[in-house]
Amino acid sequence: MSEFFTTVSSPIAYEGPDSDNPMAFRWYDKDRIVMGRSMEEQLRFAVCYWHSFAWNGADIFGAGTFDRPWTDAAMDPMDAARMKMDAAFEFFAKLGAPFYSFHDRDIAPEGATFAESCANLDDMVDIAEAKMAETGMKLLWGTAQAFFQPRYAAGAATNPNPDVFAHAAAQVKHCLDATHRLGGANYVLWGGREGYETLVNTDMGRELDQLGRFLNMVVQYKHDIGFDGTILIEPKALEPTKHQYDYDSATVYGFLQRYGLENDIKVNIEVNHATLAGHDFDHEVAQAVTNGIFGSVDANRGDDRLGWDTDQFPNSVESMSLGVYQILKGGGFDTGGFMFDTKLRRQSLARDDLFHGHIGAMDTLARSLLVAAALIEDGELDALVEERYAGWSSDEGQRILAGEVGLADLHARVLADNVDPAPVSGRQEMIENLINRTIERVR
Ligand code: XLS
Ligand code: NI
Ligand code: NI
Repeated sequence: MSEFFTTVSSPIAYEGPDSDNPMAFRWYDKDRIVMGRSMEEQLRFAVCYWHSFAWNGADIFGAGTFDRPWTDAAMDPMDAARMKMDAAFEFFAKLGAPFYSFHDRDIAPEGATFAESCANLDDMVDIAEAKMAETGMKLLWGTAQAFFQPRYAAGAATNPNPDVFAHAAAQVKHCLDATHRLGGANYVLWGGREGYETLVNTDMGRELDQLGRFLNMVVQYKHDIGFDGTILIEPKALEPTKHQYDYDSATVYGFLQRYGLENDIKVNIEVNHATLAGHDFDHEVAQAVTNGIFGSVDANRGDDRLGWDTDQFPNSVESMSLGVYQILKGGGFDTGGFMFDTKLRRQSLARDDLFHGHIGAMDTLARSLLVAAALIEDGELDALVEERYAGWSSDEGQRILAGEVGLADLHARVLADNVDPAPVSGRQEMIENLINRTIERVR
C-alpha cells in the first residue's frame, strides 16, 4: 500500500525539553540511561491495534468520524485486514515505540466458521511476522477478543453454556499459539464479559469455578507449548457488565490463590480501570507489587467525572510519576511495559492526531520516569518512610512480627509500663512539596 500517514515522513526524533516542534519528543530519549537501563527498556512502550486502527470513531450515538479506509464494510475483509496492517506498521515504525499489542480479531476478521477464523488469523500472522522482521517491532502481548460476538453476551469462560466455554477455549488456544509464534512477551486475558448483570439469573459460585478452570487450562497449555511469556489478567471493576469478577488487583490476587494460580498469572493494570474501581493507579501497582503479581500496564487514563472507560492518553506527570515510582520501587518491568490502550477523541480526525496522542503520552511517561528515578536516587522520600516505621526494627517490634508475643503479653506490657505513645506527624504536605520540587527540577 502507498504511504498512509503522509504528513509524517521520518521517525519521530528526540529534541529535548526546549523544543517547540509538536512532532518531536521532548522527554522520551530512548537511549538515555535511567537507573541502569535505557528509557526504551524501562518504559517498553506499546501501541494498541484496536483503538488506533480497528476503530473508526463510532460511538453509541454516532457513526465513525475517522479516516480509516479499511473499515469500509464494502471491502473484502481480508483485503481490509492487509491494508490496515500496512498502515499500522507504517505508524509503528514512524513513531518509534518498540512494541505493539493486538486482539486476534483486530488483525484478522472472524470467518463464517471457526476453521475460517483460524485460517484468517494464520494468514495475517504470516504477514505480521514478516513486517516485524522488517521493522524490528516486537509484540508486547496478544489477546483473544472473547466479548464482541453475540455468542459471548453471557460471558466466555463464565457462560452458562459449556459450548461457549469450549469456543472461548479454542479461540484462546489459537491466539496463544499466534502470540507464541510472534515471540509475544506476554499473553493477556481481560475478562470482557466475565461478570454479571443480576444475581436473579446468575450462579456466582459456578461461574467463578468455571473461570478458575479456564485459567488453569490456559496455564497448562502455555507450558505444553513452551510459551515463556507471562500470562496476565487485566482487572476491571465494571463495564461492560455491572459486576466484573476481576474487580481490582486485590480481588484478582484472592481469586488466583483460591484456584492455585498465584505463581503463574500476574496482572496487567489499566490506569483508568483503577479509577473505575475507586483506586489511584499507584495503589493498584503497589497492591500488585506487594503480592508479587505485578506484570504490565495499560497506560490510558479516564476522566474524573465520567464513570466509564474513556481510554484517554495519559497527560499528567503529577499523577503518573507516583505510579512509575511504585513500579521502579518494585524493580521495574520484567516482561511487561506501558501499553497505550488509548483512543483519540472522536473529533480528533486528522490522520496525524494519532501521532500527537502517542508523542504526548510517551513524553508524559518519560518525564514521570525521570521524576520517579530522582525520588529514589535522592533517597529523601525513602528515608522519611523508613523513619516512620523505625520502631518496628526494635526488639519488641521484631518479636511481635515473629509471632513470639500474643495479645496477653502485650496487654501485660501496656498495663505495666502504661504505654501511651504520642502521635507523630505524617508529613504529607511536606512530602507532596518534595515531589513537586522534584517535578520542577528534573531535566
Ligand atoms: C477494556 C480493556 C481491553 C483490554 C484488552 O476495557 O482495557 O481493551 O486491554 O482486551
Ligand atoms: Ni486495557
Ligand atoms: Ni480498558
